[in-house]
Order: sequence, then C-alpha cells, then structure tokens
Amino acid sequence: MRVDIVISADDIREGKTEGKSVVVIDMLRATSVITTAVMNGCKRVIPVLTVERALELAKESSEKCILGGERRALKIEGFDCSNSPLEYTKDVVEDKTLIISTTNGTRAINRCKGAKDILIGCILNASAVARKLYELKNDIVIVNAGTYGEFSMDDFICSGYIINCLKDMCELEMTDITRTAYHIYKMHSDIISFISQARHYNVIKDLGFTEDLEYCCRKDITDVVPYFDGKEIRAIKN
Ligand code: 3SL
Ligand code: MG
Repeated sequence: MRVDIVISADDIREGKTEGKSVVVIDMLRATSVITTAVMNGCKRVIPVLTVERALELAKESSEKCILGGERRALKIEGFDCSNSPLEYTKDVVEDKTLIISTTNGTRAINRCKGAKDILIGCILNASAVARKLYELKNDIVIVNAGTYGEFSMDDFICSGYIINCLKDMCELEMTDITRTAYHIYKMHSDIISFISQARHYNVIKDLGFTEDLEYCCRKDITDVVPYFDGKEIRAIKN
C-alpha cells in the first residue's frame, strides 16, 4: 500500500484522490466533531460549504435537523451547536441529522469527492481508521484540512499517528512527506505537547476552549469510522 499526504484543502490537486482510499483529518476540530457525533448515535452528517446551504437544507428537510459548525471558530448565528465536540452528546444527536459547515474541515471533505472511499479521521478514532484502511487494501491519501490553505501541525501529527498504527499491520510504501509525519509522531507521541506550539491550537486556547483541545487529543476512544459517500456521512458498515 502506498501512503501519501496532502497538507491542506487547497492542495487537493485534480486526480490526487481518484481511486484512492482517503482519510480527511481536521482534528481541531471538525473531524473530531463529526466522529463524536457519529459515536453518539447521530444518524447522518451532511457536510456543506456555506451557511446559506446549511439553512436551506434544514428548511427543506422533513425532519428536525441540528445545525452545527463555526466561522472564525465561533458558533454561527441561528445554529444549534458550535464546533465544540463536547456539545455533540447523545442527548443532542442521537438518531438525528446533523448539517455542518466549518471553515476548513467540511471544505476538505467536499473536495475529496471522486475518491474510492472517504473516511473521517482524528486522534479519537485513529486506530480504527487504520484498521479500516488496511482492510480496504487501496493506496491511501491522508488529506489534512490544514488551516486557511496552510499546513497545520495538528493535522500532520494526527496523520503520523494513523501511519504509525498502519505500520504495525503491514509494510507501507511511504512518500517522503508520509515518512516525515511518521517520524514526527515517533518523536512526539504525546500529541498535546507537540501541538501546543501550533497556531490554531493557540487560537482555540485563547478563545477559552481548553477542554476541546484536551478532548481532541485523546487517542482511540472509539472504533467508529465515519464514511462519506459524496452526499452524507454515516458510521461505516462492517
Ligand atoms: O476549520 C474548521 O473546519 C474548524 O474545525 C476550525 S475550528 O477548530 O472550529 O476553529
Ligand atoms: Mg483544523
């Protein structure tokens, strides 16, 4: 299996993900939110690009949907939840549809349409994602959402952790960037101390969401792997 990494949503070039198993990572915080919601029984998650589209979909839907996400890391006016994974409890999400729009994460997910498989990954489900990738047996592209089109340390080390889990299962053909992520993780397996130097970590911290940061760095609290079929995200069927 060949494993490659894309460092931001803006770097998903034409043809890069076609025919591959893709994992989209925005550990701070969109893919941690989606994983938590699905873990807590959310029926489906619809990732959309704009606030307008989210409101439109909620209006068109025959069921009551939850609107979630952020702009500039804060709750969107008129939405039910912000982009804090801790808000997506069983009480809030069980058997519901979540419509979510975030700055980088939902954009990265939507830009991967055309890939063979699209998995949603973060630290919370990294081992389960690696196991699923191993089962799928395709070449892999780990798409880091990044932050505003730029490289983000947080998504990169999360990639390194997933690669580390995969490497325990099989031989990998690694590109240079993949090998770099792997070595960075090996040197910094205490993820929170590494990412405390990241710019976006400090944006979230300065806004007072310290508990989110601690939560998003918890390794393997769930075996749930959310899967995007190009329209909606659901827990993968085993
Ligand atoms: O950009 C995104 O998709 C968000 O996850 C960013 S934030 O952590 O909620 O600010
Ligand atoms: Mg992010």
